[in-house]
Amino acid sequence: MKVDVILGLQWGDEGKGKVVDVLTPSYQMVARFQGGPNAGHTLEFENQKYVLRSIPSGIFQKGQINVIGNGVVLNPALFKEEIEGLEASGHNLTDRLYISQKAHLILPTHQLLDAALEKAKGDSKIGTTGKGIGPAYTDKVSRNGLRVGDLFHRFEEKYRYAVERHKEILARYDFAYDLEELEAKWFAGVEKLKTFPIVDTEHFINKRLAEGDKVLAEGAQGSMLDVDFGSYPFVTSSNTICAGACTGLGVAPHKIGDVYGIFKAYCTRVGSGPFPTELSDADGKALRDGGHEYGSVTGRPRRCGWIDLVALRYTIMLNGVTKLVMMKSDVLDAFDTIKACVAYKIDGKEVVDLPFDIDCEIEPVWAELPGWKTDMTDMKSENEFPEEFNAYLSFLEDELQVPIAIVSVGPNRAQTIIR
Ligand code: 2SA
Ligand code: MG
Repeated sequence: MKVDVILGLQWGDEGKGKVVDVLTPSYQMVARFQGGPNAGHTLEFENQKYVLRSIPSGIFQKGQINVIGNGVVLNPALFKEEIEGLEASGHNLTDRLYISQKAHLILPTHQLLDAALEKAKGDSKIGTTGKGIGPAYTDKVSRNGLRVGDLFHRFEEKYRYAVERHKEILARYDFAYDLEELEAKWFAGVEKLKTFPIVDTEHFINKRLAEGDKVLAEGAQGSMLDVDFGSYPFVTSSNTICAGACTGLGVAPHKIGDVYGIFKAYCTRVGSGPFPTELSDADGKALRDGGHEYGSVTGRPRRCGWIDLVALRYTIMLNGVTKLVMMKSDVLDAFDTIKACVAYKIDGKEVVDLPFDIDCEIEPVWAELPGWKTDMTDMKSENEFPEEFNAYLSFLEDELQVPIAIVSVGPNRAQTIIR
């Protein structure tokens, strides 16, 4: 069987967690392939709201196996917190969550380095989540990283060596820190982590696929934050695009099946960096208020704007999206007019392919469509969709050349309409 992939097509927070939860019953396994506790995947059902960081969003549907793949970076302290939070609400995962031996560890000093490097950048800071993501991936690529599998083999020694190296780097910055408290929590987290099955998840996944299981790969962040193709350097440090599922799980490209591209009916971004369709007016505020657009990990207000079809066409191409999923449609319910950016005007020229540099003067070329002015949150089928909403869907499908298979009309699991 195949690995279907769910990923974000914008700058993250598209609603991937909710879609994974909704689709999970059709799969036997759900796997995270990149990112780490910088992710905040929000799920709501039965009057409860959960935010997942490192743990796959498949855990709330019973019976599935969940996997944290080799492409993920894991902080044991936060992992423990997350697990204990879930245990407190009655979700025991010990035999349903498998962790790759090859996943890299985020050390307490990675988190300190993240903060020190951001501080040193001043106004040109990336606006990271402060979880140590960049420094952990830096160590992975520079071949200095520690992996989950290292925990079982002369770990103290390897850990001390890494920490000394990090301390030398930290000494170059004007940055005060207290490592001891962080370390105590981290090592307690390591003990918790060791109670889970730690395996070579690439063998595990491929065996299950050969036996006929269907796997859902869950992306984190969004394609515009991809380290190769995103708005570099204002990106995260992993490959968030579909190809990341191959390297982050150890599955061959021909094993990839459907690619679900998740996007919001508008657009948001958190952190610094270019955002061509950003709105600083009343519409931007209405989107933030209506969509409750605040970071689910850091609580930072998200920047809001209209949908950007230049960026979306680009990320659909990169990912080979076969099915689109439109989230937060209901947030546009009250607008008189809906805008969509169909091209960029740069130096007087219209550009439809995403250019190398979007950190410049860009004037969006807008298409304007009439709003539907109808509360869609209780709708159960596409037969109830207002005419103007159908027109917006057709317009997007025409521009993007991929069918919109699922529409979300609210945060709850039940507010999901399959077309
Ligand atoms: P990092 O921490 O090194 O990955 O930050 C680098 C950039 O990537 C962005 N980034 C995100 N953008 C949106 N959502 C993310 N997850 C959380 C959420 C974020 C939060 O779900 O709300 O709570 O603030 C996420 N993670 C990383 C980040 O903003 C930087 O621009
Ligand atoms: Mg999020």
